[in-house]
Amino acid sequence: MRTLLTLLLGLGLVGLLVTPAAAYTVVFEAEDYTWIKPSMEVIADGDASGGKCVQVPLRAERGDTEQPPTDDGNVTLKGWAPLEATYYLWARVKWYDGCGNSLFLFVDDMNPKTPLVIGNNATYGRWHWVLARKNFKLTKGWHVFRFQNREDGARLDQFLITTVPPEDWTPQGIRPPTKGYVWHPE
Ligand SMILES: [Ca+2]
Ligand SMILES: [Ca+2]
Repeated sequence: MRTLLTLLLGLGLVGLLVTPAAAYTVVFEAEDYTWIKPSMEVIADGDASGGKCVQVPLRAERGDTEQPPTDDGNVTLKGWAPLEATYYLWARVKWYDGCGNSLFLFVDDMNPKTPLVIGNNATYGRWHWVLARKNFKLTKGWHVFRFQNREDGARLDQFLITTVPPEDWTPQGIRPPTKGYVWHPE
């Protein structure tokens, strides 16, 4: 079963399975957002999926210690969870340096005073996947994922939610985005 699952994950077909033992993975493209608020912005990045990502722009003057965010700029996706389950959230990120290596993450109506911090790991200048430090029990239906300015220089290419635990699977490289799973205003 593990081999089959790995094969299906590799083909991006897991979301099509309907058996009870199925694993579900939904891949979202950051620049295919529902809403965006400056200073978060879309930029070109040749190593990103679709050639684009979102980023918190670098400040004109940067220190060598973490500074409070300049604003609450964010990118928000209203995305579809295909069934009620516990999901793990991975983000494909590129960090600038130790003062540009994290984002706030809010899922649904998470308390704004206690956001989750994505990243703060020491991999700089290249795309890699980081795992959210908590998992999420989601109902089947629409859910809101908001990535918000915490440090300047942080980039987000894609993120995914999956029912496969991280001990069984770690995403690598660019993942094919799941079509039709993001809500867009008319
Ligand atoms: Ca940091
Ligand atoms: Ca992208």
